[in-house]
Amino acid sequence: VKVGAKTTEKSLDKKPIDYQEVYNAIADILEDNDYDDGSIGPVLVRLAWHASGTYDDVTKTGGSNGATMRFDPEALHGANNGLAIARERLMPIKQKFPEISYGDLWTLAGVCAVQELGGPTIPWRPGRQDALDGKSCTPDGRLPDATQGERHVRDVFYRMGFNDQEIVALAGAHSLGRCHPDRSGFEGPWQEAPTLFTNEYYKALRDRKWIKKTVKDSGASQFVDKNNPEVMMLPAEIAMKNDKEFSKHINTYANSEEKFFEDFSKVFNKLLELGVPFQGNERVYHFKPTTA
Ligand code: ZEM
Repeated sequence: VKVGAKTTEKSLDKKPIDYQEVYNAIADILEDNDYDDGSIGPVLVRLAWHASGTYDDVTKTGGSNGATMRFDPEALHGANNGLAIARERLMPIKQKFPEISYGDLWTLAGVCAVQELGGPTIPWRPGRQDALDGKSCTPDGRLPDATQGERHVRDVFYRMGFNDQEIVALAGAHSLGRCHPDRSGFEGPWQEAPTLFTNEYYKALRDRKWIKKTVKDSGASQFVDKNNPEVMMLPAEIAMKNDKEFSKHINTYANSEEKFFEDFSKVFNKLLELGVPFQGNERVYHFKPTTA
């Protein structure tokens, strides 16, 4: 009887998801020599960020729970231009692990990309549940507008519940990836190694001479390095550099990659967990990099 009962239990119970296996499967698809700088990692980090950064700490709406970016109108928000690519690239992983929610998949992919591209270990836990339709889509305008200044950056990130130090630590994700004229109107990476997670972003922002330039195709105004006009900064970032409080933290992270990694790990974890209804008994994963 005991043996029979056990068999029944086994065949009825869903196999629990091994999230390290999911991590490994995502790590496997990051490299693509035909895409941008050879990795889809950066756009996966942007997907995790845009899924999470819609959070409003006052109304407790938005965030990665629900994965509402799958639905219109959120999928069509200008800030999310280009992220359909990231969502599509993750579909084979979703098919391989159908039990994972989209919110968990997207945030785990962001963690995986940061770690695999040389960044710190980011604690991560499951618990996001998928919305069934677009009813809980957030209104447009919750993500930062790169054409604006430090006041706007504070408004947006304070609304999520971050302070100045945390805002600067999060912005270091621009160590990865690049701007695409057909997505945002801006063009170029923030420094010369856009597939390596380092503190070079802060050194570049602090130490280089940034001159204003108009992007030919879009007419957007951005800043480029006087000595290497291939690399860029957004107007919002130059405004942050010129802000006394923000520049203090930029200086800290330019001086210490170790401090940046430590703080980024905490704040990226916090971002990805905004508004998620955890039960409290979820296992916290510290994923093992596949490159180690
Ligand atoms: Zn970004 N970001 N971001 N960001 N971002 C872009 C690209 C990437 C801002 C912003 O306007 C833009 C954070 C904060 C802020 C990434 C991660 C994170 C692009 C270019 C713009 C315009 C999009 C394009 O054209 O493809 C502004 C104003 C921010 C706050 C002040 C935070 C926080 C992030 C994560 C923690 C990443 C990884 C990219 C690169 C994407 C890619 O496809 O290469």
